[in-house]
Amino acid sequence: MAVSGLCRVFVQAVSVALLGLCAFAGDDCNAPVPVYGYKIVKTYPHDRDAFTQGLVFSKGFLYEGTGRYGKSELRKQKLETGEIILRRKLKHRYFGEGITMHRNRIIQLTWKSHKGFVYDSNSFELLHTFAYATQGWGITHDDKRLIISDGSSTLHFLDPNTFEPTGKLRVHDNNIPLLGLNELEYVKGTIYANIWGTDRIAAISPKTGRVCAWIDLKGIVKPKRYGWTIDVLNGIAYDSKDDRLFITGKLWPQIFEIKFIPPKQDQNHKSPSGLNARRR
Ligand SMILES: [Ca+2]
Repeated sequence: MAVSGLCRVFVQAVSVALLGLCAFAGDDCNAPVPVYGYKIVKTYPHDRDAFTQGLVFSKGFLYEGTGRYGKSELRKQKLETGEIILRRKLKHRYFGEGITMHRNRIIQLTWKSHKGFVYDSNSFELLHTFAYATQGWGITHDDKRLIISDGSSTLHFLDPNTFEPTGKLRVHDNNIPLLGLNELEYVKGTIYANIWGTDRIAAISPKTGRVCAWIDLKGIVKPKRYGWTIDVLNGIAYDSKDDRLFITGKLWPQIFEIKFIPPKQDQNHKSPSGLNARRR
């Protein structure tokens, strides 16, 4: 077998789909937190004007919530081409944030308006709105609870039908509060969170709030390649049917399908904890 073939086999052998890292790691608070690398499986086009705040994959389509005043939208698009096949603009006074699809509804947060929108997932018809107390950053769900981030180290749980708060989860990395929790994706018992202003995704136990693994995406996008300014890593979506994970960032030109690469045994963990959740 050629060397390239051997390398390919090796990479395939050690790469893992990123599922359930917390379930795999257990909740041993004394265990070192592993830092996973990544392997790019495939790239897809992404609208360079999309200030990504929410990303969801469902039934063959990518759904995206974008931000900024006057430019915030909800979109349904084809993954392979980036073609937008359905879009709904928010009024200029709303800064769109995270989205999640709960059964046949899409729920979209706004940054500082304390107002969420609930749409029919097929038509994007606005069904109703709801209020919440915190800022709105990311949102996902575990079917029974909506899970919301607000840029702090706390995740908030809401009832998916009444939108009433049902609890909180304080997220910590080696007992240090993890600030800047941003876009979210719940995958097989683990909450994955972009950490604002970093190249890392945290894998969080929904039971304890402990970070049980990091995924370091440093170098996945190379800003100097592009003729415009890109913003931070933000956006995680999971295709449960084909077990694919997609990530992107604000104003990034590409969406990356990735797999995790387990850390070497002697790799030391350097935590990004302590970052201040500055205003975006
Ligand atoms: Ca997401």
